[in-house]
Amino acid sequence: MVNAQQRIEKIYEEVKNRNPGETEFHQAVWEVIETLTPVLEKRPYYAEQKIIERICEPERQIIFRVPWQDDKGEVHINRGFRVGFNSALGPYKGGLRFHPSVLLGTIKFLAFEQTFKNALTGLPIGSGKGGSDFNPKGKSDNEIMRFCQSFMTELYRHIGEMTDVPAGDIGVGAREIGFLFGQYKRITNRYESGVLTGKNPTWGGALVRKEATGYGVVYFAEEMLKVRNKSLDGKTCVVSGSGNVAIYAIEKLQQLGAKVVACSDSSGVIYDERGIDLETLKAVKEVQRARIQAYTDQHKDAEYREKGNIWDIPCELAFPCATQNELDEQAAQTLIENGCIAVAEGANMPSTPEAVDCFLKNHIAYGPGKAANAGGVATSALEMQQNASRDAWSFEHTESRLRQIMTNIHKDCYDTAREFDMEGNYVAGANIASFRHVADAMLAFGVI
Ligand code: NDP
Ligand code: 2IT
Repeated sequence: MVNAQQRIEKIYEEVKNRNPGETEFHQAVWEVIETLTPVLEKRPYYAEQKIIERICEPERQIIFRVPWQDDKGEVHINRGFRVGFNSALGPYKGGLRFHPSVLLGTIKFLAFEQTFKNALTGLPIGSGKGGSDFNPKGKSDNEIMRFCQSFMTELYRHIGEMTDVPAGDIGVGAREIGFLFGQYKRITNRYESGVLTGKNPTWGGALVRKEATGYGVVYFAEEMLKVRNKSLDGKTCVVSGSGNVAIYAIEKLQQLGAKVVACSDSSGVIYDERGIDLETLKAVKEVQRARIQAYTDQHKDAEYREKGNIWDIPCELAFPCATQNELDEQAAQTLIENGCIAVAEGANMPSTPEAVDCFLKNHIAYGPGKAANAGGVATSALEMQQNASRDAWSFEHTESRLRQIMTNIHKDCYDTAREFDMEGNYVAGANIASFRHVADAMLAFGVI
């Protein structure tokens, strides 16, 4: 008889053998299943029914060619992906990432994480992810449009409001969602609003969706601080990245009285001791679509550190909002030495496993991405709800729903960790709580 721990190690070996070279996927799987031993011990039926083995195997994986022409007429070939990971709780749901680093293993890690994140929202959404190795940087609007049209010309047959509902992620925002929806509508002869989320609110998008991930991660941090009788007011913060998630995390932090002194992009770091000026940041990133260095054109006293490490900047609260594995053990140690008390992840899997260990050992309030950044997909589910009822909610109503969802997720993770004698460990809490939601639905459906 193998015990629960041995069973989990064996499953992990099989995942590595079946998915060679997909290191980010291996990492994401291990980070979840290594925390599930006490669950299998408590309920051996999950093991008998091979629920973990089933959860680690995507339901479907689609790979396709995406040919397109640039403005000079030259032909380019990219690769498109869509992985439907788990549909126990609802249609596949998750974003599309356009970035040159995208491989099948990247999409699988993101779709796997999405399974647990989406379950935590308590809303009826399964998990998926997609994207392409297309690099949107430096492309004209027309090139982006032609790429999106070509991408959707294959993707359309695999998605639908009851089947699979994509949204944005790195490199995909409302502009891309518009081009994708336009092509879907043209090919299918259907105005099926609920097939994509992150749409512009002028034609079916939810208010607050753009802000939701960033706002949500701040709400999650606020809840973690409340447990420790602390608040955001007056805290010095560092937010990595300067994209959709980072910008709206900064906005909500400032609204709640915190001071954000640094943000970044893949080229460098902006340090503004007086606090990041959000209006300038939005103008640089959302309007000009320029590099973050341009911030210093307006703020001569702010410092631009080319290739700098943002985690060297002292802060009380850290918000990694750029990309996976951007925060390593050394950075975690530096943060702790500098007096950081909480880390809330806006990005997916931004902290390496060694960094996570470091946070847990030092009893930092650490909110893993699958819990802390679930506000984005949760608001996507609220967008689906509005589309299904052909309704449009106010900003205030939608934001209050988001606020409540983040409070519920925090409580679910906190209470579950306590149930398993790991109070304050949001990694274990998030993994176990979400695993049980998904596993119980899978059991109800039999062996499928
Ligand atoms: P954006 O494309 O809007 O912004 C991405 C930001 O991260 C940019 O500042 C970008 O810099 C930086 N970045 C991207 N890749 C790298 C890299 N390899 N190295 C260093 N910096 C990098 O994306 P989002 O803000 O939407 O996404 C950020 C993170 O949040 C991702 O991990 C995403 O999966 C996650 N997330 C997003 C959600 C959403 O609703 N959008 C929901 C939940 C999670 P540069 O411009 O130089 O590339
Ligand atoms: O990682 C994520 O949760 C997202 N990119 C958002 C997915 C969504 O469907 O809104």
